[in-house]
Amino acid sequence: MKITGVELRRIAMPLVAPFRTSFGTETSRDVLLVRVVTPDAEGWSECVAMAEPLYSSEYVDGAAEVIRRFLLPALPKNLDAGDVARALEPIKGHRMAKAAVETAVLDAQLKAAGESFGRFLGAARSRVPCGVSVGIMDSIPQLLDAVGGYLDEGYVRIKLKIEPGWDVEPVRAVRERFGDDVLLQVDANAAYSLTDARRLARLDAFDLLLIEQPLANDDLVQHAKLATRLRTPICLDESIESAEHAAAAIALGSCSIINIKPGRIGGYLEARRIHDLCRANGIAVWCGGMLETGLGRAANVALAALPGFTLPGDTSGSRRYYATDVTEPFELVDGHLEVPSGPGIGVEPIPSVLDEVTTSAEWIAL
Ligand code: OSB
Ligand code: MG
Repeated sequence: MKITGVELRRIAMPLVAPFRTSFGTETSRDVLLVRVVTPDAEGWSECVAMAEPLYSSEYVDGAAEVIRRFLLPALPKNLDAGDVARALEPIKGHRMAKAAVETAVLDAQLKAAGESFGRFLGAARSRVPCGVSVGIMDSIPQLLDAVGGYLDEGYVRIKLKIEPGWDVEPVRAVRERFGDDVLLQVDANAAYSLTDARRLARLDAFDLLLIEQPLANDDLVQHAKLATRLRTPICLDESIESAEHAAAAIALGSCSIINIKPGRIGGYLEARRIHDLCRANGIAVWCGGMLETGLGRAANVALAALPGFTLPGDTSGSRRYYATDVTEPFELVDGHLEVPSGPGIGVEPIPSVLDEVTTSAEWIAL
């Protein structure tokens, strides 16, 4: 496949409500979209890097810069999506930027071939069960209102963001109000240290599905130590940036569950490798989210349909994030989202919406 050129487009997407985590509060996403143009088809992707380097070292201005200055010039003139990662390998890190490039190339290639993302990746089902990630709130009553609303919408699993000072009490309040049958998990975004093990062990009483990323991203050894002190299974998010990291975490006993976010690990092909590795090792995986628009969501939902994704993902409906999505909205039916079946990611941006939210666009001829 030959690429004619690439458009880097920035869009401003206000969230329906502020989303607070242990690392910061998001009120709007500044999203970088990548459009790959070939003679036969166009491919789209969404870079998940956030405005500031608080979740990981990447940030959206940096991702745009590394794509235009280093990644696009490194692509061969004639390429297959399966060659992209190898071509970009000499450039260290910048996995979210690399994932955006590879995904747009893959979308163009699959659209030209008439094959869906789900089929290409090996999806085993046509719809996926959905969870929702609930931010840190100002008060417990406010949290209970939010969780109640999501349960009414049909979400099959609730994830509560936690941090020191907002952990045992909100979890207890949700259990007391909504009962023991709700699938419930927590995400600390690396806000604790091993000296908090006794506090974290108090969460064991609430029968959580998992605790996500309690400790620092680069501390697999301490996660393994913490795992021996908790009954709640440990799931890693920030720590896993590649299949090699996943293999190390499994070997060390740092986690028994992995949150797979294609952006964090450099793309959907690496995501499938981690899925395969985990499946072979009895490690459950689920599809994480980065507050994606419909463009990123479409591909995530396809990935979440692979057979090893045995836990509900952070693949929520469009309205959980945005009043107006850039694609046709993803809507929950009976707690599930349907896997797009059209060619490539199976969705397109709606031109009028895209124009309205665009803050800049740059064409790079290749
Ligand atoms: O840690 O999973 C996370 C959002 C942004 C950055 C990190 C995380 C999240 C979420 C939201 O939890 C998941 C989603 O619904 O997209
Ligand atoms: Mg997380």
